Amino acid sequence: MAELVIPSLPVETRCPPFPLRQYNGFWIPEPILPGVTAARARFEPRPSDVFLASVPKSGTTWLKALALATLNRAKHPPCDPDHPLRHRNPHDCVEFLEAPVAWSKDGGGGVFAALPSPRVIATHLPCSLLPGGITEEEGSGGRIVYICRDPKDTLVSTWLYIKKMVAFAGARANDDDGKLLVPRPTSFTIEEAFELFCDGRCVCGPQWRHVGGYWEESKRRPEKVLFLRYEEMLEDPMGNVRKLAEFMGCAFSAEEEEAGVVRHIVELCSLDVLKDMEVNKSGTQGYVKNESFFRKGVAGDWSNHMTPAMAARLDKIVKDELHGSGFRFAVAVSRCPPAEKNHSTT
Ligand code: PAP
Repeated sequence: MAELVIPSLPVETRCPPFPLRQYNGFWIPEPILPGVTAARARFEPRPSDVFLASVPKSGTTWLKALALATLNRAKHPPCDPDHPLRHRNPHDCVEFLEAPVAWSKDGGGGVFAALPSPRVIATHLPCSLLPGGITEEEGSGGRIVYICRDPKDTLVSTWLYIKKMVAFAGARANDDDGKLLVPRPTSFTIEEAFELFCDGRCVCGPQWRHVGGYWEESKRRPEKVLFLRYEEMLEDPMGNVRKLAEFMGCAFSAEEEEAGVVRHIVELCSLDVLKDMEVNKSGTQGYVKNESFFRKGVAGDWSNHMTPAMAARLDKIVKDELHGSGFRFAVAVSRCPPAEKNHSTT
């Protein structure tokens, strides 16, 4: 593989807190590019691997928790008071494939080589940037679970998260890693975030191209790629957890159904329960507090932050870009509650 010369790639510095570099048609945060190349060069997939893929702010944290709780339910029943999810944030339980830190720990297969099978590994990388062995027809590959979300809600969730992240990371701007931060903006308005998003300039964006890539892959290899929608999971979490379990090769038995295991997993992984855990109220993930991963968790919150004209413009871009693919985002069935007075941003 040709060596990647990062400074030669197009750069976008208006999307805090990291510079984005355009690589193979996607805007990738500069600090993770070494992890991307390491993963593509050295990652060795196993047939039993489960990859959880998403654009950031599409339901990744939830999917990590659900997949982990489902796959490990024999060892860690969801009602176990010592369940890993009661002591660790889902992001501490399931590592990102492209996290440079995961590759810096040894010279071989990163932290992943030491994980027992079946491994659960997350990624925000587009399908076209995954290590070849995962997507090749003949690859030893593993399975991919993809989750997508209405781009308008993804945008709003991203914007609010970035604001929290910038406020928190700003205090660390003089650390060793500080050089990787773009200048701390005095403000980052929804209008600015919207223009960048519409131009595809967001983490691993364009969002619709990311979604479209996995959609195509799920059509090409349905037995290897499960395609989920955040809004449908909100509507029917138990049905989707059953689907997830079946896809991962660990369908629930009649006895488990009888014992309410599916319901217990859904409850353990619910926004309210995870949000209330001490580790998620107090811990951090480097540049961000754990609490920032849990906000409203609803469909349609965009309407509290975007104008109808903005929504119509983004919907049209996405519709045009995905025209002919047969793909449609889910429509929110239940109305999102209005934000509190004063145009709440939380
Ligand atoms: P990440 O990509 O940075 O990990 P991700 O988990 O994909 O973020 O997205 C966070 C969104 O998922 C938040 O949405 P919101 O800002 O619109 O509220 C967050 O609230 C929501 N979320 C997190 N955990 C859950 C959960 N257990 N159930 C439902 N939604 C959740």
